[in-house]
Amino acid sequence: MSAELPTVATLLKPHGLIVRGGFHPTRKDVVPGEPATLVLIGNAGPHMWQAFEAARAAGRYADSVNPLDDWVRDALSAVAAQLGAASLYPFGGPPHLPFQRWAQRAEAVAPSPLGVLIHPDYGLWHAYRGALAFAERLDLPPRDTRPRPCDTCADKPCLTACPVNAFGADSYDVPACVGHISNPEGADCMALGCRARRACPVGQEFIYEPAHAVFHMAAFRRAQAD
Ligand code: B12
Repeated sequence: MSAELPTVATLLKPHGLIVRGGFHPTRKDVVPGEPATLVLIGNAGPHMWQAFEAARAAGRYADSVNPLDDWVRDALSAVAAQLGAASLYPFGGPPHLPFQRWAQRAEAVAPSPLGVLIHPDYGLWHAYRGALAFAERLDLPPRDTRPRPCDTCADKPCLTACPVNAFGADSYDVPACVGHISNPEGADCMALGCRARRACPVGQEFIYEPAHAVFHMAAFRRAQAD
């Protein structure tokens, strides 16, 4: 079965996942399998978290080391099979697939001063969970060309909100960040999500709910402690 983006979106909906744009890759994009079309899949808003929580409440993924990754792989590989596409994932590396580079080809996102990509609506509160690779060339809407919100953000509160100044001009001091969130002073980053990320005025209504934020922050801290 071939597909149009609305069909992909409909199949993703029960999983709370959304289409994050698509593009026609060239060799330079280094997409495995050299597909004619790559459609990025991700989350923004509460729906993915709710679907994942429902699966866990039903007793699934209780023994998973990376339950969200396992849930995503199950959901997306089923959608890919329905569409005759291959599925690719941002996790499982190294080597890591260049999802952030692909995302910039697919939709109006650009690096924020924090490193994570900023979206004109979702701000810093969105992520990429996978991609569908199609051998055939799908019709795609024109890429959204809205500008990077940071270019007109005079104050850049994201750069002054981190209590340990983990974010520099072109760097992210991971040990400083992990040190902070491993101590009581970092309790609010752990409970509500990174304070620098929350300081961004764009997409405040998309800030992850506390349980979702805790899940990612705990996974991040755990991974860095390994
Ligand atoms: C390794 C990795 C990390 C490492 C190092 C990040 C780094 N300095 O590059 C660590 C563990 C530190 C990290 C942390 C986080 N990460 Co991370 N990470 C990745 C991963 C798995 C691979 C990145 C990579 O090396 N790609 C390979 C190169 C070749 O790809 P690329 O697209 O060309 O590279 C781009 C990035 O390196 C980026 N970049 C450069 N500097 C920084 C700094 C930061 C902080 C980030 C996030 C990216 C980044 O610029 C490049 C060009 O666009 C990606 C998933 C993926 N496959 O892309 C997620 C990813 C980049 N991470 C993501 C996120 C959200 C985070 C966290 C905010 C999540 C969290 N709370 O746990 C934290 C940041 C901590 C905080 N303060 O909250 C998201 C970003 C989504 C977005 N909106 O852009 C991604 C895409 C995963 C996803 N599922 O969507 N991450």
